[in-house]
Amino acid sequence: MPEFFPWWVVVTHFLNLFFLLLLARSGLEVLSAFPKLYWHDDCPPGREWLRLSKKMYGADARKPWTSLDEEEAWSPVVALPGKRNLGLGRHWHFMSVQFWILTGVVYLVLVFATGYWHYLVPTHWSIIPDSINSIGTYLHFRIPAKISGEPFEPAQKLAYFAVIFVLAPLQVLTGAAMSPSVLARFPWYGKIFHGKQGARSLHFLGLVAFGAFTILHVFMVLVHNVPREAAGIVLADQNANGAEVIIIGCAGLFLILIVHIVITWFSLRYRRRTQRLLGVVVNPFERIISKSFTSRERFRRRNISPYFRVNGYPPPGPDYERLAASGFSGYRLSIGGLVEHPMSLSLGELRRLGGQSQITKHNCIQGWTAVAEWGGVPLERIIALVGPQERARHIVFYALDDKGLTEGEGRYGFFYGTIPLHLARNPQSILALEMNGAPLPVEHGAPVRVRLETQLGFKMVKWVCAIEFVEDYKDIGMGQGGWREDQQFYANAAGI
Ligand SMILES: Nc1nc2c(c(=O)[nH]1)N[C@H]1C(S)=C(S)[C@@H](COP(=O)(O)O)O[C@H]1N2
Ligand SMILES: [Mo]
Repeated sequence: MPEFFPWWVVVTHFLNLFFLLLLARSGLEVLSAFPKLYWHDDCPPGREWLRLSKKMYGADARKPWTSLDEEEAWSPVVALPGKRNLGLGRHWHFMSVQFWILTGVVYLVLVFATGYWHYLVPTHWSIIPDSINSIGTYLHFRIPAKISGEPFEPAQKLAYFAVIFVLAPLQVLTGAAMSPSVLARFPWYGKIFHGKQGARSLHFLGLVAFGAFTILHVFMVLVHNVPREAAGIVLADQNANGAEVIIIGCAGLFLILIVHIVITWFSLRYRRRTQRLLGVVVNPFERIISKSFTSRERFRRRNISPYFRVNGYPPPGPDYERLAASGFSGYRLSIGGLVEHPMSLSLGELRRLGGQSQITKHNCIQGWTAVAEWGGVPLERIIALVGPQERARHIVFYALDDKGLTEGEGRYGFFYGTIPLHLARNPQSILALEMNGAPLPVEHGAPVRVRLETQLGFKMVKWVCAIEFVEDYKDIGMGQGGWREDQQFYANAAGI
């Protein structure tokens, strides 16, 4: 039998605590961007089962609102980094999760290689009545006996088993079930968790379960036998000197606290640098997913959501109003840049290019979803028509909405977005002219918007007026590859 507290348990236990806290705080930042939980992917306003916000918006609100208005600013004490920084929160989350999973894999390999699993994995159903007995003993303010020859009593063993072999894998699986690329490529996978909103709700309940476990776990260690158990998990030696255990244990916790304070401060103070630094670890991972998964969504008409949120206010001002009033008869889409045949197309010419329609689920980066039917011209066809030059790598979509006028808050400039050429070649990448069988409504991007079904919503530029093929997007806007990337520090790759 292996020893009770080998050094590798001490190390992985500490790393687990470290990364779990990062995951919890950055996860709360992500939640703050859409602090509502649903069980259904239609996300009807007002029908959430949990709302962590006082703001209320109805489907029939008289005053127009967009989903960004639903965001909450949470304190940096609970969220990483707090203060409405969804892009950076996601970066922290996806950076931490890679190291958390790595820690978990190393731990599991050692657990099975050393035989330690005997202490954690129940091999007989008697663990259940035995655990109930243990809990009864606790309720009589006594400490239940350990399983003979093992370090834990039955309820403890069962709890550790559930956390390591059920809760942790479930968090990873529900996390993956929120990626638009995964959902678009494997629609059946999302269904296991009752869709993206089911996965979101379960992922949140998983966080609550981790929190409850942590509190109980610390309490139990205190109740059991502080010096011995603490000595084991801090110094891998149950007979270690008590003062030493307290000093080193507190130093470990203090280190975690300091790291959290420093990275929170840094993230809020140097947002662009944080976006870039974390991007080094996160972006390659996102790019691989965006590159290898193509959409295979095919929802039914009856799946179409009765209510589809709007994100981004329509272009203000008389020019767009006049255009809309004329049924966009004066509209022209100019396509240029690094192409053999630059051109400018009217709405009628675009329609004549031929259509494709698809019923798909929209995934806003904030967390809401909705299903709609989109009809329009495959981007592939546009590419074939204009003939990109050898050097062209990205496509830029310029929009008509000046965000300085529609949202303000210190942000400025016309909305735009870029995508790598390969994304435009995906089968469900289209320039949509229709939504649910009718011309695009103004608020959803009339007369032309982008649809890319493996990506988050912010990549799908609405009110498109021009398309440019470029080698690099560094010289456009602030150089991050899109208006939200520039101004809200979102990642340019949006497959997760
Ligand atoms: N021009 C423009 N396009 C935009 C936006 C915007 O603000 N302006 N918001 C994006 C975001 S974040 C999302 S989620 C989707 C929302 O599309 P919808 O309003 O049709 O639901 O549009 C995207 N395209
Ligand atoms: Mo979004």
